Amino acid sequence: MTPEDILSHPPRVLTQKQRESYFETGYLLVEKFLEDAWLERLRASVDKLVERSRTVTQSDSVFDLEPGHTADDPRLRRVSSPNDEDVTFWNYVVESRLGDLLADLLGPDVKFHQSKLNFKWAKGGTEVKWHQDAPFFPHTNPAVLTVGTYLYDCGMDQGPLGVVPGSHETEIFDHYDSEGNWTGHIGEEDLKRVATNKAEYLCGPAGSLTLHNYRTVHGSEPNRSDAGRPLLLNVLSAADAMPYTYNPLKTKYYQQCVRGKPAKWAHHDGRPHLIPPDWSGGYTSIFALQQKEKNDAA
Ligand SMILES: O=C(O)CCC(=O)C(=O)O
Ligand SMILES: [Fe+2]
Repeated sequence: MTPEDILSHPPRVLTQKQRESYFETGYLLVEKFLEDAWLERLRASVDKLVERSRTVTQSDSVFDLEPGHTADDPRLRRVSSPNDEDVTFWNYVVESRLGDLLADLLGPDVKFHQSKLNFKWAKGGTEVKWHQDAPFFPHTNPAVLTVGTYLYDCGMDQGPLGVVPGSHETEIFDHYDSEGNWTGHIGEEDLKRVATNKAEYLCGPAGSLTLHNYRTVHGSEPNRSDAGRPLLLNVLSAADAMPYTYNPLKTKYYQQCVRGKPAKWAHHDGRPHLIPPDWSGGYTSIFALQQKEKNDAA
C-alpha cells in the first residue's frame, strides 16, 4: 500500500490530520489512547512475566536480562514475543481499538510481524542507539510500523522513545561496522547526515501510543529515574508488504491478519535495502548486541 492508497480509505479512529502527519514525519504520538480496563489487564500480564523471570538466571529466547538481574531484584531488558507467553497481549492487538488505528496507518488489511516488551528498568535501563527497524526485517514495501504502548507514565528522564522527523524519507543506513560486523545501529560518520538535534522525544501518560515507520531513525536514552518504563512494542505491516529475511523473534502469530484479509499480490517499492545477517542459526537481542555482549542462547 502507498500512503495515497491508505489515505483514500476513510479513517476509523485517527483524524485525517493525524494520518497525514504520520506519513509526513514518519511518526505519531497518540496520548492516552488506551481504556483503563486494557491498561489494567496488560499491567497484570506484565507483572506475571516479571514474577516468572525471578527463577531465570541467564538470558534465553524469552527473557533478556540486564547484568545484575536476581530473584530478589529482577532487572529485565526485554521479553521477546510476549503474545506467545500470555494471550492478553495478542487479544490487545486484535480486540481493542488498536487494530482499527493500525488500519488507519497501514490500510484495511493489517498483519502481525513480531512483538517485544522493552522494560528499561529504573536507574540504568539500557540506552538504545540510533537505528532504523527496516534493516532488521526488510519488507517489499515500507508500509511497516512499530507501535509502542506505554504501560505507565513516561517522562523525559525515563528514556522515552526519540524519533527523527522526516528521516523515513531519507536513506536506509548501514547497520554494519567497517569490518562487516552487524552492530544494529547507525555508525558515527553516517549519523552526521541525520538531524538527531531535531529529534522529538515521545513522552506521555500511561496508555499513550508511539508509532514509527520502520524506516524512521529512532533510539532512546538510559532510564535515569526511579520508575521503570515498560514499553510494549508490536510490529505490523500492510498485508501486501512481505518480509523476505529470517524472523528471529519467533511467534505463532507470524503474518496473521489482525484486520482484513491476506494479500493476493505483493506490493514492491523500488528502493534498495540492507540485508541483515542470517539469524537462522541464533540471534542476539538489540540490547546485548549494541552493548556488545555475547548471548548465544538467544
Ligand atoms: O525500547 C526502546 O526505547 C526502543 C527499542 C527499539 O527501537 C527496538 O527494539 O527496535
Ligand atoms: Fe527500533
